[in-house]
Amino acid sequence: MSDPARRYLTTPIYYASGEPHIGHAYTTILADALARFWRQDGVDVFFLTGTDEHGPKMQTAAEERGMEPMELCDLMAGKFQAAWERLEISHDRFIRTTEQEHKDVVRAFVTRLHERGEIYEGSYSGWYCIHEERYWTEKDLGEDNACPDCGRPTQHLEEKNYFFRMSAYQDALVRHIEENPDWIVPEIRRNEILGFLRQPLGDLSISRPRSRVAWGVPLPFDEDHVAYVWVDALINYLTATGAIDPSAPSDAQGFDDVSASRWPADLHVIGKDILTTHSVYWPTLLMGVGLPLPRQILSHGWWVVGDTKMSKSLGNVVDPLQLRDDFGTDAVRWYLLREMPTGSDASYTPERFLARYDELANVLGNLASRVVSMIVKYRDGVVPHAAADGLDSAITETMAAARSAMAEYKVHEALAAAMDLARTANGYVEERQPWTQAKESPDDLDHTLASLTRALTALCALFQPATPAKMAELAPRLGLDSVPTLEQALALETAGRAVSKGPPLFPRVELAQAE
Ligand code: ME8
Repeated sequence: MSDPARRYLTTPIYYASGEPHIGHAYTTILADALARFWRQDGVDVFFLTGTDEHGPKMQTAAEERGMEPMELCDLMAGKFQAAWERLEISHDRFIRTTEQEHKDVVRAFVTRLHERGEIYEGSYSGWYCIHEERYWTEKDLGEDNACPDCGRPTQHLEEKNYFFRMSAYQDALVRHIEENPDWIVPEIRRNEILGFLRQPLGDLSISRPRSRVAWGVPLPFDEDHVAYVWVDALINYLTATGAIDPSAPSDAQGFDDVSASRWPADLHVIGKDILTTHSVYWPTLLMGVGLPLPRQILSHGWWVVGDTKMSKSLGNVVDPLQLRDDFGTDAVRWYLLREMPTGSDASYTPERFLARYDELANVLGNLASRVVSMIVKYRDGVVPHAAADGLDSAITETMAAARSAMAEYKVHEALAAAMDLARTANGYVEERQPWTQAKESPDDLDHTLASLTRALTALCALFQPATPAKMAELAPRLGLDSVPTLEQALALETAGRAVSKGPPLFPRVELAQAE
């Protein structure tokens, strides 16, 4: 059973061979929004991200740059860390697969598989795509033996590999997916995997000869071979929990009892491109060593640019850090979270980015600035003593809608509900006409201003998972020490709070900037 007070959440560990782009940023921001939302509810969250640093792709990328692989790893891991800092990612650990601790856990893991008779020696003959780090059979290939996923040339390989008896776990895996309908969400991805598992599942090649791939973790039972980069990478989720102690004798390393650790993960957030590795390779490998499976896998959709796939060769890769420099961190986070329905694909265009930005500026930013200005102008900056219940039903309905959307990972819906509350509050201003009340009915004005303060307090909590930096700016302007939780936002007294004006939360920008 999952402990509702503790949750372990992961993103993929990104290849350290390329720069962070909006696809990586999306996954990481999505996971971050969940982490922040759960923490608001008092959940003890452990949020992991990191970089995937071994394998032929890294080796080749380093050679192309005239660098040692480790030099390139350090450089790129640094770039990912800096990117996440600038995008306000609140991860608890950044793992790198070149860390000694991880390499030791990989070796302990494959040793355990080996000792349990799960590994045999075989030979592999087929086609390999370095970019996707995966094998293809001849019938999958495109023209000129191109990789069917990325279109790059594949190479023919014939070599000795070690294989994991993955096929033995096919029935157990299908049963697990059928008995746990929410194990893979959304349903379309679950069906995709069940469809894939209707074909016989093969065994998994888990090693590469060191003569061809030097940059990897050597297998303890044959040092001439390194672990297949996907096996190495998936194990990161386990390493980060500290559940396995590779220095202990083999029967006391923790594989038999993980109850004192964070394992199993509560949620792996991934893109739809790496669904098979996470929902077939990873769970069967875990079955192979006798460890419990992750509790859930959330597989989101794909960002394209206009109607084209993002790619370096097309030169259309959207740089989240450039957007961030032009519009601010929270504008990027808001756009990515609000624009993509979790699970579906979405298209980046400068026009949509600006439209979403305008929503932040004109609806939320405008509400915050007019409410604070009116309290300053009419009540010397102090929220009056009055009932604050003018927008109560809208607030409680929004909180309930946001909660249930977040429980299904529909972050876009939770945020849409929050923005609707800001719209409702702006409508309330128009309806109540505080500028007329100021002259004609001061008691009504007190009620209006108190109610609007309460709505803004709720909005501060509701927007915090998406726009944490701006909400941290808004909170003190509303006379609060810090951003409240949803519950606090409802319970907090509004009367007597000293508000203060500040620069626009979301200053106006021009279309040219977004282009
Ligand atoms: O696959 N739209 O790393 P990776 C949405 N190292 N998400 C995207 C995206 C796009 N256009 N492009 C990338 C790897 N992503 C392995 C993972 S995990 C044990 C090892 C996101 O650098 C999305 O989350 O290719 C996708 O799954 C991930 O980046 C792939 O990152």
